[in-house]
Amino acid sequence: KLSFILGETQTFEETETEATPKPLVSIVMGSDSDLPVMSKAADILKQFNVPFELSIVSAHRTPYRMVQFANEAVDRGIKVIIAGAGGAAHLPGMIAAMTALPVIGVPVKGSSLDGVDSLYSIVQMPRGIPVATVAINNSTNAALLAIRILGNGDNEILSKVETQLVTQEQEVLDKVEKLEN
Ligand code: RP5
Repeated sequence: KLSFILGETQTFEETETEATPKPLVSIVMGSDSDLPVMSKAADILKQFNVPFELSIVSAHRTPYRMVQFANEAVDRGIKVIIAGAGGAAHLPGMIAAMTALPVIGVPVKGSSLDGVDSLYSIVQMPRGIPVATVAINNSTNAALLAIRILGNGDNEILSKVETQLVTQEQEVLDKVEKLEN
């Protein structure tokens, strides 16, 4: 059975109880070394109160786990997958090849090549297998995009996104005010 971590301490098994909502977004990454980048996506989902799971699924080191994950995601109720990987970053594309769910790819910057290797690996998908690719290390935008996708069928989520835009704009305007006065 696949095991996932929800937030800090809960396991995937626990998410199946009535008390805890089932995850709608799945955050997966190729290695625990991706966690400092990918945990920012988790922070955003927590902020928006969107149930999610988070785990390591490696296209190269755990290929059978990746296949199982992609094949079971729809039946487990997942609506959007965020997949982060660095280097020869095949994880998002391989998952997108095996599921009809939207996949958002996060190119993770590794120790060499400045993350351009990851970006090219994820963004250059062949026609027919889409991966929505965000900027290098920008898992924040991956989470915000996942939330917008969910917001398509959920007015409560949509209004939270609208609030986020207004708040963000106000923060910049406050800085302008401070700078100019
Ligand atoms: C990729 O290889 C992972 O996504 C990670 O970004 C990179 C390096 O992995 P580690 O060697 O740090 O485990 O599969």
